[in-house]
Amino acid sequence: MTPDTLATQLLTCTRRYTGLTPSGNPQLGNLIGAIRPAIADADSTETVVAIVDLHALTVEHDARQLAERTLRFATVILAAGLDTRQAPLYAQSHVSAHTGLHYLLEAATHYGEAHRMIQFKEKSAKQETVRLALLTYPVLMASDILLYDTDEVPVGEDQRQHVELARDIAIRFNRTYGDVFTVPKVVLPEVAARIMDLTDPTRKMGKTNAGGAGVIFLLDRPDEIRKKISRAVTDSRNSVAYDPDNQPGVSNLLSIAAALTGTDPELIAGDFAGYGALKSGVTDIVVEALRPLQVRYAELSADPTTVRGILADGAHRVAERADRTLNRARTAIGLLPA
Ligand code: AQP
Repeated sequence: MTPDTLATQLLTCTRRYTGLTPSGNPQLGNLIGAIRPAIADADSTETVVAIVDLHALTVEHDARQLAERTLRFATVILAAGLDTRQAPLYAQSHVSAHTGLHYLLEAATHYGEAHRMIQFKEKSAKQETVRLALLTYPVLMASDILLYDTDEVPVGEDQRQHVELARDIAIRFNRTYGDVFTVPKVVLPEVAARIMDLTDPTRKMGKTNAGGAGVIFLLDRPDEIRKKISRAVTDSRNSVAYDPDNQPGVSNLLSIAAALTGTDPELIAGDFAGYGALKSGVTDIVVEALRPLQVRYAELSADPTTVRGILADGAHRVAERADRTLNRARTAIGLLPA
């Protein structure tokens, strides 16, 4: 490719932003909803990937573990195959423009909008004391997205509402202060946009789900995965069909298998004679899908200095664009230039 065609491609490229919160250990939903789409499209889009460590401060957290978790998430994303020559990977707290823009966007967000967020309602109900950051972090997420002139945000279904808020804030800010932000749109995976907890298929699989028995963590050993899937809740019909309303547990297993093999959950339902065969087949698919990631993770985690170097390089590469956007917003909102 000549420098000219490369430049043209970069100018016309769709910009994508992906963020992952190091609030626990990475789980299968993170891989299917966010990590895989980022990797799959990194060569045809201008993709930026962040470990959004400030988001991990929104609920009670263990300060002794946060840095290590941030590094672990970065290592998992690299192990999953992100090519950081194409897509910079960095820690959100290393790029100060994120918090700089956050405050300006708070001034363009209504209290009721933040208060309406489903995740705020769900997570605040589980806390003894609710941190103000839990209410305002979707605005920080809007800042993450808007700093990079993002066109598309690949996420799982659970994050759709937050991306829509980012979109609303961008539109309102542009209308009030002038054209500063690109208005982003949400991109959901075609299959398995919402992987459910194996022990309770009415709630989503999440890294901090109590007990973790229904969560497949990306670094789980094969025997742990087998045990979790063998105990997955199904139903008494013993008919393998994709029917999320009436057979949520079975449909969830089919979605996982379909997402990992690039097929359709309705089509593969016929491959399994009964629930035993379904569970054993899905186990094999998950174990095989995670094997290369786990092998690569073992290699990379032996060299944390290199991973930290990749994060530092990523922060350096994205900071200039982030500062440019922040300065545009500062000027538009009427602040005296420094
Ligand atoms: N169950 C899921 N199905 C599909 N996508 C999912 N994602 C998370 N769970 C599922 C997607 O993973 C990306 C990163 O999410 P996050 O780290 O910002 O936090 P989250 O959405 O709150 O994910 P968790 O794992 O459930 O964390 P906790 O337990 O801390 O709340 C997002 O794109 C998300 O959609």
